[in-house]
Amino acid sequence: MAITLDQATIARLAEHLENAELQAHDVTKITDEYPDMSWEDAYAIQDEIRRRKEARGNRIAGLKAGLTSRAKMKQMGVETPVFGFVADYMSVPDGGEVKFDELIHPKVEAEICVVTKAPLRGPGCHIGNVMAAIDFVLPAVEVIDSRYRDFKFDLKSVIADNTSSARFVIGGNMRDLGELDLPTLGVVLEINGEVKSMAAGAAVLGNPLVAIAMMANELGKRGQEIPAGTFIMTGGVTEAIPVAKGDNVVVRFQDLGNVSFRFV
Ligand code: OOG
Ligand code: MG
Repeated sequence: MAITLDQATIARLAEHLENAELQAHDVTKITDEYPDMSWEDAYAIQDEIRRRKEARGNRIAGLKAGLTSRAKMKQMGVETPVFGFVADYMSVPDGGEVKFDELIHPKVEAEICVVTKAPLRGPGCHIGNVMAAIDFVLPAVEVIDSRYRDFKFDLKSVIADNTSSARFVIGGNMRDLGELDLPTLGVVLEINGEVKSMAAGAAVLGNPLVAIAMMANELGKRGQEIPAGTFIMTGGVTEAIPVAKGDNVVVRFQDLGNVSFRFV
């Protein structure tokens, strides 16, 4: 497959989806209108959203893998991971506030993250290459907010919508990879003091670093690489939990500390 949509259509769909994000209103799935669009079309629309943000002066703060855990694939009814980015204005400090009214129907998910110290380039990137390229590991909570009505989508629609990126909160402590056992690293997500979900790192493809190798290989297909110094989110370890205005979120990561914030 290749890009099948013309540049004007890609630009129009990117504007449509980015406006929905920035104005916090939902839209119908773009595959309803373009049922035959390809994976390459979907990533081209996401790349155009990225270009729009950068042209406006926003910086890209990191890359993310999504739909990487069985729980998330089951929740959304899909089988394949997807890749997207987060921008600087999406970053919320640990202990801070997320403005609920700037979002449509947000959900939260706990993610094991890394910062790289060397570039990663596919094809053929494997977990060993990823291990060698990691500077340190750190925890984050992602706030996802699909722009699609009722949070229902297919893979191509969600890729075009930058994999539902909305906000992210980095907290806890940075640790060396060698001090951690990522597959058995436990995560407990609480909302208003109540435990809502629990998982271990192995929920993400057996080891969250596998998601990074897949990301490098996917970017490699489009002639791109993961640069040194990139913050990477490896995908929610549990299903995503819907939240309401006023909710307090605390996620406890074994060996990595806590991340907390609230919706106001
Ligand atoms: C797509 C984004 C998924 C994750 O960590 O799985 C994602 C979605 O579920 O809306 O960020
Ligand atoms: Mg995520």
